[in-house]
Amino acid sequence: MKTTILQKPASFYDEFTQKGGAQLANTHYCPGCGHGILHKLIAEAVSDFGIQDKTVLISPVGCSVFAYYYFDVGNIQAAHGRAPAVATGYKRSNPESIVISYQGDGDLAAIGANEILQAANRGEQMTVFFVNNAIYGMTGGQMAPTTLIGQKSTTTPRGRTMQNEGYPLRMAEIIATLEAPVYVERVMMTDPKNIARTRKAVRKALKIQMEKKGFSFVEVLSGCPTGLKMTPVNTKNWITDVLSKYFEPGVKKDESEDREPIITLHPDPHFEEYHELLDIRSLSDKVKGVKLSAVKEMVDEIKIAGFGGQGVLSLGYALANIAMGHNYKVSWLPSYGPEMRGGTANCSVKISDKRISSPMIDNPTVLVAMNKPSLQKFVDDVQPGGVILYDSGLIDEAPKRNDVTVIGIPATAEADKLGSTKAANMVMLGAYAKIRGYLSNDYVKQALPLIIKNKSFHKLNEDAFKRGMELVKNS
Ligand SMILES: Cc1ncc(C[n+]2csc(CCOP(=O)(O)OP(=O)(O)O)c2C)c(N)n1
Repeated sequence: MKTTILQKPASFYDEFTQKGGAQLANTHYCPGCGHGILHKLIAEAVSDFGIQDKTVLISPVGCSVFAYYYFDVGNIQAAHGRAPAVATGYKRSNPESIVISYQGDGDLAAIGANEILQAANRGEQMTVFFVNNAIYGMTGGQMAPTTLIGQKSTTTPRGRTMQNEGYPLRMAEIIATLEAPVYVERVMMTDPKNIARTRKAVRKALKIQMEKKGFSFVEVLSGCPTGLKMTPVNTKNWITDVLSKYFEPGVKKDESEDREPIITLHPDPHFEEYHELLDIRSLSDKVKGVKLSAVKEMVDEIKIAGFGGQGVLSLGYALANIAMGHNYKVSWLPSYGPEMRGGTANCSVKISDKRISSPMIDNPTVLVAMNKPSLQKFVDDVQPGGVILYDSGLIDEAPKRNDVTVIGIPATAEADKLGSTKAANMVMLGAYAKIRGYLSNDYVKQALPLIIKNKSFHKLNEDAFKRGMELVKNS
């Protein structure tokens, strides 16, 4: 005997738990809303295709923002309109994943219109489900780019006019004109027959991605009784009789049979090649005859902060370049205040024997503070066991931390003695090199003039670097 088991697809959570712990008996969607049906069709397909553990759903801003309450897959919630950009990043760095960009019409066709066009035009390997309910649902029924001429909304109370708001955008047709997309179809979720068509389209779009054939886009005409201010039954009839006359359902483009799988060109970055392309080898090519010691296992996270004009950014830049010349992986992330000179500036430098995934630093291992506001700002962030180098000539109060090494370096005063305040940053570089001990002095001597090219600084910087090293010795 055949048994039919009616149950939620495994790609849905057993229980829908909201932020804060409250359980949803069903979904947060209004009666007659299409999101719930489409969620179910997607979840069933994901389960049936066995791709739950590699599917990542990017939810938008809009009523479907909470898709992550329901889908037991990888979930990322993107800023308004940016789901295709997030999907692009995720997919490119995880080519074996299945990435779904799920978006409403306000999200996709208004604030995110450029985003979706560019992703489609690049032929990103993703599946887009576009819920067109002809209105901004979540925010209370404002006009969307898909609102029909004559249709009333809270922002077009007398009805949308061509003269004021232009014509409704047919996104499926627009995207179908592009070269790259493989498959574009519009469906509607009004009755069992059309829901079955939607189911087929959902599956096809996901299959195309599983077969690595490229970009697919399914526009789904869907009800929003609350935003449209109609009963669920009237909404369904309105979609059939009115909405679908302007947005005609059907396949707008289908090249799925003709396309070959696209093999991602460089799934893993080829660093050697990037060095050449970006000309970041030049330093190591030009520094000659220096024997470098072996790269040691380490992660140094250095925050350098001070006034704009003190050279904090160039100090970080020089350090990152020199460490890169020593075959470490590095990142340099400058952060400018609103003003360049006189305002505050800081930069984050990471130096590691391993690849660096993010250039951000929350808890530095070394803080170089060139003025008092910078010290105050970052002093508590330094990791226990870390080091604080501060300009003891400019900062009258030593940092109060017992769990880190604190070294006062009168960098500015010493630079003045050598001939220019501007070399204070190089005094600090010398101090850093001394405390860490992994940089070759000979290398630094040759590298500095290549990084800071102005000839009048060459001798000064060399002297300042040396002075910084001595000051640590003597401190
Ligand atoms: C940058 C930004 N602008 C505006 C908003 C406010 N906002 C939230 S949802 C939404 C519209 C969503 O409409 P739609 O994409 O059609 O989705 P629906 O709610 O109808 O499913 C807007 C404008 C926001 N969250 N972020």
